[in-house]
Amino acid sequence: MPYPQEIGEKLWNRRKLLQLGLGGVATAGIAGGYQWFRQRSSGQPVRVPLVPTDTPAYGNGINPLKMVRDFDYGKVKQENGRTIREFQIIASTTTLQLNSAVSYITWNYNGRVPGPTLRAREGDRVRVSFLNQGGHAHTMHFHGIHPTAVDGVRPVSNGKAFIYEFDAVPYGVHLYHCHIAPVTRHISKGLHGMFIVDPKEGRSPADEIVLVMDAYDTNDDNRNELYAFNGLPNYYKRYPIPIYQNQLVRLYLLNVVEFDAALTFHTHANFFRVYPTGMTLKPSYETDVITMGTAERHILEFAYPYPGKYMFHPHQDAIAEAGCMGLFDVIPQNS
Ligand SMILES: [Cu+2]
Repeated sequence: MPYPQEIGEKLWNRRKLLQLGLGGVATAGIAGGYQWFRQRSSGQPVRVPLVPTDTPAYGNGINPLKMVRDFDYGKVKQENGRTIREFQIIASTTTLQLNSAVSYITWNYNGRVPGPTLRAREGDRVRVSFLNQGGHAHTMHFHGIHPTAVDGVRPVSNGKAFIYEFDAVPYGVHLYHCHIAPVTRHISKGLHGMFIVDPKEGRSPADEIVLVMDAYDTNDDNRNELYAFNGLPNYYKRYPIPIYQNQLVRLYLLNVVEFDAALTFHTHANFFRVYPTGMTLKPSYETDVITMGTAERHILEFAYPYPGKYMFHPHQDAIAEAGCMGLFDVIPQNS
């Protein structure tokens, strides 16, 4: 196998052309619909209803309510009997309107903060075509098990590209982020995203959602001024995440907040089962508040027995009040 090399944009574009038709099998739609699962015992398809969500994007066309159920499965193909998932990622620089007063220059993957939630099955081959148009050197460093050549610490210059290719192991909920120094700056400016590796046997049917806790140091004082779930402060406070009453929700939760040693996460009026780093098929324990260091991530499962609106937020209330605050809107199943 040739040693991976930085490649020019032209070659990247040629590969991209070859890969058009991209899209994968994203199952959740913004206009409602269903998420599909295969029953682990019987192999039967099972559908999980999704509440229609049609709310405005703000910021720079960013819509966290869409992001919450948006999974990028890549372009799937078979090579020598193996499943390959090809992903296209472009690093860029865009301005995000964080609230009515603050607009902020983000460094990001595919124009969004967090970057796309990349998803593969355990043992698949992952091939990420990364093009850097961000104006600075950037990389993609994945958490997982892979050789040094694709560890994402070698800078990819502006205007250049790189192919990261590795096996999707181990299963769990992981992350990727830029690894150019100062890494703190590159991550907190927006170069981070979630990487989910599903176990071979799959998981039980559930309404699957993604929350990434991120934060912004808007005045470069190495402290965070604004915090968010999925990139925009207070978005889910204004536009609660709709979920159905008694529906099992599987939350993929990641903390990528820099400058603070750890964040907590708390759900109101409910408890959740914890699958640490998503690396177990059975929950380890149940609680209603969990502490997560930077880059720590877990799967949390819960269902709400009563309809209504319920807060979720770090129990460090200053952080919640600085934007890391959201609501679930629990809707009766028969409505
Ligand atoms: Cu970077």
